[in-house]
Amino acid sequence: MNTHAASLGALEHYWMPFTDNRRFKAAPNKMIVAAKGMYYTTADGAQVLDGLATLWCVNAGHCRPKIVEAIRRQAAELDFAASFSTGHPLAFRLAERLAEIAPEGMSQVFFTNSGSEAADTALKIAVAYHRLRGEASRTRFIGREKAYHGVNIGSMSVSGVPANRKAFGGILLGGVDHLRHTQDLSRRAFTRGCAEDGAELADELEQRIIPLHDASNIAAVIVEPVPGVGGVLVPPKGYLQRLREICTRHGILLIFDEVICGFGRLGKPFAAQYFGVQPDMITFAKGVTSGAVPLGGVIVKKDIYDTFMAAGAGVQFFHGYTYSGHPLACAAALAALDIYAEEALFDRANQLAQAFEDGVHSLKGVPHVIDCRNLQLIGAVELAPRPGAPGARGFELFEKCWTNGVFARAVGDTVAFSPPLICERPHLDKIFSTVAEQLRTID
Ligand code: PXG
Ligand code: PLP
Repeated sequence: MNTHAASLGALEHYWMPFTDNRRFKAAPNKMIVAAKGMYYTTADGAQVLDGLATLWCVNAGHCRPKIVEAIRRQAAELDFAASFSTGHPLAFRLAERLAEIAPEGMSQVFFTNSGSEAADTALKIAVAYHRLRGEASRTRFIGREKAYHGVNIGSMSVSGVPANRKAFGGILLGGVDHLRHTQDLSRRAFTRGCAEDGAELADELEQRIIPLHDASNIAAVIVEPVPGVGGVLVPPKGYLQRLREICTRHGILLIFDEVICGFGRLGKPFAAQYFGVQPDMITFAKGVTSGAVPLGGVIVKKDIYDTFMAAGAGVQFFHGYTYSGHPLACAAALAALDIYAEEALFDRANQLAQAFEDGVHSLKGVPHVIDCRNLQLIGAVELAPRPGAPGARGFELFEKCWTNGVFARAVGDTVAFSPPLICERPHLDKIFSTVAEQLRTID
């Protein structure tokens, strides 16, 4: 045991999120003590290749000196100043920088600390916006099956991952309905990129949901352009365009949750630009600081913001978090944006897309694999569930890859890949060859 491992001490008191606490604490072989670039160092001194940018966050790679230095400098200069009727320059500068890379006309930025808070904020903006325009009956939200928007009561309610909702039935928001998800393995297994068919799945919004609730009661539709946690579900060609058209026809706001897709995952700053579809709001988090300090937010169309400002003097939006626009988070984000620009990292997914796609699809034919899917630098392999034990095979693959030096995350029996944008071909080769080898050892 080295010094790191010896100093771990008692593990009892930390209640770990989204984790089998008993299992982790009984065999804590995934204790990470350092990271650099594409790799973690574990407490046992092993190097593990980060195939998921941690939790789809660390797009510039780990411990980039420029980000480290920016945080260090900021902590010494201005540790904290709030944004409730006082301000500090970094939050304004960061909002301006984000407006520069956001889709045309999306120029206003509200900061939160996480993606969950970003989703709740966007939902509240939608309701308050309609109310200001004299449409106070628009309070319903439409999410989608298999969506993940976070864990707070609002974000959880519009999400559609059954396990995350099951224990909380009675406190889910009323007034929420869900679109069908777009996955259909019987028709679209092993599709490379977006499927040619399936855009018509969006028509459900106009054919079933709007007639049921009436558009005059619906505030917003929220979707991830490419759902991540739900299993990397690549949308069919034209699906998002069609959702946009229907929302526009019925005065419903369209929110893109870009917590995973934003900041270069699809080869553009935002998925909205990759798909050529303009939402009314974008929620973001994770990659904005390359994971170095918690930060999230909502990018809003100018005319939505203007509607609030036209309401007159006094607080225009009774909402905000103590740490909205925290100086350390803003400093980290500005440094991350500098790195993304200097190294043209938002273009990396375009350059690596073919190699990544070939890597993901090289797993076709390997034992247990029932689907491979990919878009730009996000992909997944889905395994047939072990009879009577859904998720067991996925978790075993995650464990075995870890032991063999690769971090790829299991969400049920789907194992996802979303490496830092700085990755190179040999990293991709290592990820996919390790997954293939380990799959052959699993029953
Ligand atoms: N929206 C999306 C699309 C996300 O992926 C959130 C919102 C919530 O963000 P916060 O910062 O509140 O966690 C997420 C978060 C996983 C995993 O299993 C992914 C997330 C969170 C936890 C686990 O890969 N994504
Ligand atoms: N609880 C109490 C007692 C508070 O005073 C506050 C913030 O002032 C909160 C919760 C909310 O915390 P945050 O703004 O960090 O979300």
